[in-house]
Amino acid sequence: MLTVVGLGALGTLFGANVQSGITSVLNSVHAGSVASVLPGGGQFTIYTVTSGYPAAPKDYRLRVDGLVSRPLSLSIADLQSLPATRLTRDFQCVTGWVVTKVPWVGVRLVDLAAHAGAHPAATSFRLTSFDGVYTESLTVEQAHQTGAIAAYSMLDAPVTREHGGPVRLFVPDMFGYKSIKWLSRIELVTDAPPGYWEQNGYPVNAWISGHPPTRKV
Ligand SMILES: Nc1nc2c(c(=O)[nH]1)N[C@H]1C(S)=C(S)[C@@H](COP(=O)(O)O)O[C@H]1N2
Ligand SMILES: [Mo]
Repeated sequence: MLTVVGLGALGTLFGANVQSGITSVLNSVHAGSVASVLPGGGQFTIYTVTSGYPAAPKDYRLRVDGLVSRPLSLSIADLQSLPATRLTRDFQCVTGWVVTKVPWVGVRLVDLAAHAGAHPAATSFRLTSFDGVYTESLTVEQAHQTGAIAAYSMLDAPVTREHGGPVRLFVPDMFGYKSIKWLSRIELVTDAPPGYWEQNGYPVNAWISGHPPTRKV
């Protein structure tokens, strides 16, 4: 019994060391994508994996499609006419920076799915950015657990271009890389393909605490 416990602890320790080694290598790559730091004491670091901040087309639409009975093509006004969810939560990048108590307003992914008539077989959201490169995904279960929103307001103002406006994702309780900027498409699918940073080694399950929250959201 003691031997088994001992080996278990050793395995955990070894695993943790390997994990932190991987994470520190990844973090130097991730930090390399820093485009600028907000002036004036803002604590967000602005990230982009492309050469700049893409501008939304004049006829911007947020598409909600895939395994749905009513595909949606929403203007900002359309999105704002849907029931809004307000959240005030910390925002935490996996590289270590945190911004506390950020106010957000948007529409829950699960509400958009319901509005579009999501098929019961759809178990994941595939998320696309109009920057043409960044992608993310979330399971429908994780969308319920986190209360993730397609946000059009951040810091009590419309989401700025740098922060991924007009619409970005915000995923409470998960690292910032889940919160895809310049969101253009939400697709209901049967699989959750790994996102941009996940293809580069970060965990698909990006829980900050290592596990889903126990509180109800
Ligand atoms: N399209 C896109 N979304 C993105 C990123 C990115 O580079 N491109 N970076 C992610 C990471 S790693 C973090 S921590 C947050 C940072 O949000 P901010 O740029 O508004 O500070 O955006 C996430 N969403
Ligand atoms: Mo990040």
